[in-house]
Amino acid sequence: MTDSLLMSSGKPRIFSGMQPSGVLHIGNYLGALRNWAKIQYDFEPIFCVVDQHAITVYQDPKALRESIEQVAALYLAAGIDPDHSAVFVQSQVPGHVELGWIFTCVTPMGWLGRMTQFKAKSGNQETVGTGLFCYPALMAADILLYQAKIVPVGEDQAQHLELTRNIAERFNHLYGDTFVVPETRLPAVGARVMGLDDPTQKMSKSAEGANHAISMLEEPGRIKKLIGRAVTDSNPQVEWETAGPGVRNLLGIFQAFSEQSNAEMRAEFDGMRYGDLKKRVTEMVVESLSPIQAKYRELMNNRDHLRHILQRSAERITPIAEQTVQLAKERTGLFSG
Ligand code: AQP
Repeated sequence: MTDSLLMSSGKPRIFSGMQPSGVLHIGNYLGALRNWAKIQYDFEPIFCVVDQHAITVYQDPKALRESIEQVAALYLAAGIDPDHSAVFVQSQVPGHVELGWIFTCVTPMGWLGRMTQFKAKSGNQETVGTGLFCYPALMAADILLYQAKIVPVGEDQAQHLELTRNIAERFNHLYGDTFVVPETRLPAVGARVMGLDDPTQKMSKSAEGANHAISMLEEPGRIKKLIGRAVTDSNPQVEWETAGPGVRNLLGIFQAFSEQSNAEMRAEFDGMRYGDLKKRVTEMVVESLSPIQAKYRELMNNRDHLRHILQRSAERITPIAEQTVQLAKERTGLFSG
């Protein structure tokens, strides 16, 4: 890697993003977003709304446009500081698709075919676009474009991150040392929040069940209903050691929000009836989301300011992206002027 690509602050660079494929849910928050906000000042952070990933499955254009700004506003409302962290939209920076194409060419189809997310998502589609298959190559480009050292994500993205590492290593092997090989950073708790209606499936923005996810914008009354209907089991009360997946998920959500230790959790919940457990989880979720929702509303009521933040960040990071694309073009022998 050339020195000029190293970050100016001397801190390691981190990159992460979310798809505007629906309203963010508490899994997105606990698995990734909250962690981003916590660690941002220890790094040189870049957070992206990855809209080009979202269109790997059909999105209603009007809804997508709205969702992009919603996701950006939720980043900021959850504590991402735009004066420190870059917050922008993937399609604002052409380097993502330019490098994405180069990586599509160096990525064997067999690697992409093994991705469990592709298998899961393609199973639900009538027609599967090629982009859904190539998605991980574009994701590798998102990260490697900025030579990020660390990528904070939830557990479901660990396989894609491993592939990113493989793509970086393959490119470096074929064309010479060019890309930093990034590390995955999972949160200590909340790395995998499960669906309330089916605790064997991870909570997902695009899942269809009405009782599946708690969106970050959900109203208190609806949160109460959703948690009230969450799948548990036939036991009458919490048994920490032997709790089934539904109860473990509710305990996990509470623990992730409250950041209590296992000992504190056991002391509070062992022997508690499920009705009371659900009440405590509801209170915790409502209390934690309410300041974020208030900040979100403020941001969405001032779209010009929000767009200005996105534009300013995109301008700040575009030179880094251009420099990497130029280097990748030179290394691969493409015409680079
Ligand atoms: N259930 C989850 N628990 C913990 N973390 C999660 N993440 C997603 N679901 C959970 C993390 O949130 C970030 C969002 O990544 P994404 O938007 O690119 O897509 P995703 O991982 O596919 O998330 P969704 O919510 O399931 O969206 P759809 O339905 O559109 O595919 C990542 O860091 C992810 O690990």
